[in-house]
Amino acid sequence: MSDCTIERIEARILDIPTIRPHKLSFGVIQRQSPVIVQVFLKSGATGFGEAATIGGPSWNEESPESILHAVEQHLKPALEGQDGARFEALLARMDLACKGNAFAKSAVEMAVIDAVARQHGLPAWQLLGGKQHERLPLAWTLASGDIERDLQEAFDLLERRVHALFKIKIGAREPAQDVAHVGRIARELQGRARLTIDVNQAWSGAVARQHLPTLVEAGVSLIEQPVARWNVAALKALTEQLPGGLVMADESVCTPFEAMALAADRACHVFSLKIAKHGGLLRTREVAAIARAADIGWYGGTMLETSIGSAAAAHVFATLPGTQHGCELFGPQLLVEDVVREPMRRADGELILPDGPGFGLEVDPRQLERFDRRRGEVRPVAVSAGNTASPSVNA
Ligand code: MUC
Ligand code: MG
Repeated sequence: MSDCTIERIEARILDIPTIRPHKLSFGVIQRQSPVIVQVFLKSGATGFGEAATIGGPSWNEESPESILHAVEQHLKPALEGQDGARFEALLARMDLACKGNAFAKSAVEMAVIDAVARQHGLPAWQLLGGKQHERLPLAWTLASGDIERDLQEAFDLLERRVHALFKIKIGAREPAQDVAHVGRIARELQGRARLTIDVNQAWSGAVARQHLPTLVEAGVSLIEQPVARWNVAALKALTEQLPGGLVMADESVCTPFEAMALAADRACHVFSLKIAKHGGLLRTREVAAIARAADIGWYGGTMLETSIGSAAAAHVFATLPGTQHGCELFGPQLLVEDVVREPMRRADGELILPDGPGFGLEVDPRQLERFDRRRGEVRPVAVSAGNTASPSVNA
């Protein structure tokens, strides 16, 4: 038996409020409910993984409850007693035990990789092909729903040199209102920041064709998932037609097979990569390889994870070649408190890769207990040493 034999897998849901409402095309987020998985190896080493959804099952099919169920009922029995160091074999076992459920599988795989890397005293990037980046441009998302507050956040973060890349969430209101909203932010930030938008599937092809050129003219450089996940024909048409703007697939690109189809169809310029939707760190590397082979760029997306999932994402993004457009691993700063002792560092508009064993951060078990759903009602959380009611903390 190898030292890396998986002895036990545990999972729990946390409920952590956000520092402000986060408004997307399909709803308003006021708390995140990440599923935290802990893997214990026979050697005594342990590792953490995470899968976060946005708005329960509103972003896609999985929810915190379905993830917990899949982990406890199907993935845990498939992996306990197996050699944790055989990552691909573990993925195959999970696929045999359970179809789909990419988020659940990603949380388990993440915890296994963290544990095995810690067992060997190595940073996870060393098990994933080696790092090519120490830092990545780091976006903040303006989504308070109040333009004055969005601008105040942006000015503050620019002033403090924490972010110079902003993503604006649109799609909840009339398209003309969204165009005015983005136009005002673009004018106010002109020359000081790069702007992207995320429509989260809200527009039809016709609405997107009508309004996106105005947004590109206003200064938006990256356009994320303007049309429904299934509407690849419209995505492709926009990719061909939009001068000067790059079209990015998010909800449309989950499995490597979807990535292959989009690449073959030349249906977008950029993939938003997310560990959870691709089904883990290894599958994310597969999607990135398809992007590279098809001359498609990549962007490091988030599902608003705590520092556990965000650091894991940073490790895999750090290994990726190809054209990158930065990342948005700002989840920890949107939450009132974190679950690690020290978050990842940010400086000069960039995220700095944490370089200790595993994903390089130390989880605080008291915080896991404190936010554990099993403790009962979600209580209002006092602002303390972690984040404050401003996104500028932990800078
Ligand atoms: C998405 O669709 O990109 C991630 C960050 C954010 O603000 O929303 C999400 C989901
Ligand atoms: Mg998106």
